[in-house]
Parts: sequence; structure tokens; C-alpha cells
Amino acid sequence: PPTTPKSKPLSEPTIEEVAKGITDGTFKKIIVMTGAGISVAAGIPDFRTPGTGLYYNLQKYDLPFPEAVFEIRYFQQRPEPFYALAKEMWPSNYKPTITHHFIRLLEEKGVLLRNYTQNIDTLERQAGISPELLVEAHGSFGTTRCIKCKREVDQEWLREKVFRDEIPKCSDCEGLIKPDITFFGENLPERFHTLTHPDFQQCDLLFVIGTSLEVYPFASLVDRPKSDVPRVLINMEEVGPFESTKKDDCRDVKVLGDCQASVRELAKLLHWESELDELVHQG
Ligand code: CNA
Repeated sequence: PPTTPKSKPLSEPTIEEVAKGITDGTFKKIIVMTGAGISVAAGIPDFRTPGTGLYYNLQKYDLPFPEAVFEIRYFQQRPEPFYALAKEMWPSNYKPTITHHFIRLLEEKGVLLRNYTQNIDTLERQAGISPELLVEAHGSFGTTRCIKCKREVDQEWLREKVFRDEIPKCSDCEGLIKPDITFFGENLPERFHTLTHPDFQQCDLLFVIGTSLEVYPFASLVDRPKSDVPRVLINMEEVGPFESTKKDDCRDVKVLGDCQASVRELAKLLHWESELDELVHQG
């Protein structure tokens, strides 16, 4: 028998249509992929934004190339630049942003399947996103260990060393101590590998927020949802596959500009604004 073509989840590639789909229950298994751009409003610089990004301010460390500061082999030879940077980035007085709270709200509404974040600042945890719904794909400052014997070390001890400009070494084996953030040349956490396949099979809507999609394998997740699943980019600039979206494409939605303003706008369309404000107020 002839089959009627399945209607597309979005009739137009607009944020209004996305909001409609969340409201009417079309989208209830939402994955949110995030990057450094969502924490800029908290006062933490991203990597690549010209002028303000960390990569552009690394000259003082005299690195052979900017990424070297996060390369495990370079770190083993010359750890000082990383510790100097860690001191600058240390997550202590930063507060979650509207975007973090919005992701938490998606969880409260029961529609968040998972938040895959590249950020290491632990602001997702601070915003109250449940650990089960969170994949910190590049690790975090939350735990600390020796890179040689893998012994876990007290984070406060590391903080004190870093702030006194001392090189923290393991008392057992003399190995360097570093936060469990994933360096280039290190494996991503096990959780990333075990969850991506089942998650992206089920996902019915993907948000991509505040990331340049330059770092792999994280960036490749954007191609993992099924081909009819809408993808929404909320970012300062077009990135990854969103750079080549065709006009009549009803799959990919682009909301360019500051993500905090865009997310607030989306919350308004969803009639969630006062709940979002409440979360922001609670900090
Ligand atoms: P990136 O490469 O610096 O890209 C950031 C993206 O966000 C760019 O496309 C920017 O245009 C965009 N952006 C910046 N500000 C805003 C804003 N206000 N609204 C919307 N978009 C904005 O950072 P990625 O996360 O893509 O790179 C991956 C690296 C960065 C990961 O390994 C992280 O660990 C690492 N990083 C993390 C933090 C953090 O934890 N806060 C900070 C800096 C770097």
C-alpha cells in the first residue's frame, strides 16, 4: 500500500517552530552540546574568539603553538604554562549563566536526554544538572590525580600549589599532578564512549550552543542524530555543518548572536521565562 510521506518535525527552520515542538511534545529527548561560549558571560574566556580567547593570550608562555599548553607530551616536558593558565581559569568564583540554567530547566521539564559539554569549569554541576544527565566530555576540574600512578589527590592541595606557583608532584612517585581535564593525546572519559551511541539513536532534537566545533571527536557528535532530527545552532557564528545549510533546509536552525539573549528569547517563546528567572535568582 502507498505510504504517506512522514511529515517533517519542523515546517520552517525557525526557533518559533522549535519552541512549538517542545511545547506540543514532539521533542522530548533533547541532547544539548555545549562549549566555552556558554561560560563567557560568567567571566571565563573561550578559546578562539579573536582578541579575548585564551589561545590569543598565550604569547607570554612562549609556546611552540597554542594547543601545546593542553598537549600531554608537552606538559610532561614543560608543565609551567599549563599551571599558569590553570591559575587564571581556576573555577572558584564563577556562577552559572542563563544558558546553564536553561539546560537545568529542560531537565526539570523532563525533556533533557543528555548534556554533552566540552567545558571543564563545572558550571553545569553548579547549575544543578544531574550527574546522570551530564557528560563532561573533556573531564573537569572536579577531580585531580597523578598522571603517572593515577592516585587521586585532594583538589584543595592542588589549588594551593598552583596559586603559590609551585609544580605539584606526587608524594608517592614524583609524577605530575593535574586536574582530570582531558588533554590532546589523552582518551576521553569512558562515559562519553558508552553513552553516545544509545543517546544519539534516541535523540529527537539537538541543540549546539557556544562551540566552534573544532575539537574532535566531540565535534563529530553533531552528525550522529538520525537524519530527520532537527539541529539548532545557538552561537555567535556559523560553525561546522551549519556553515553550509541551504535556505530551504527544514532540519537545521541557526540563531546567531549572544547565546544568553537567544536562550532567554527561547524561554519566552516556551513561556518558561519566570521559571528561568527563578533559577537564575537562586544562582
Ligand atoms: P572555542 O573554540 O573557543 O569556541 C567558542 C565558540 O563560542 C565560538 O564559536 C564563539 O564564537 C562562540 N561564542 C563565544 N561567546 C559566545 C556567546 N556569548 N554567545 C554565543 N556564542 C559565543 O571553544 P570550544 O568549547 O568549542 O572548544 C573546545 C575546548 C575549549 C574544550 O576542550 C574546552 O575544554 C575548552 N575551554 C573550556 C572553557 C570552559 O570550561 N569554560 C573555557 C575555555 C576553553
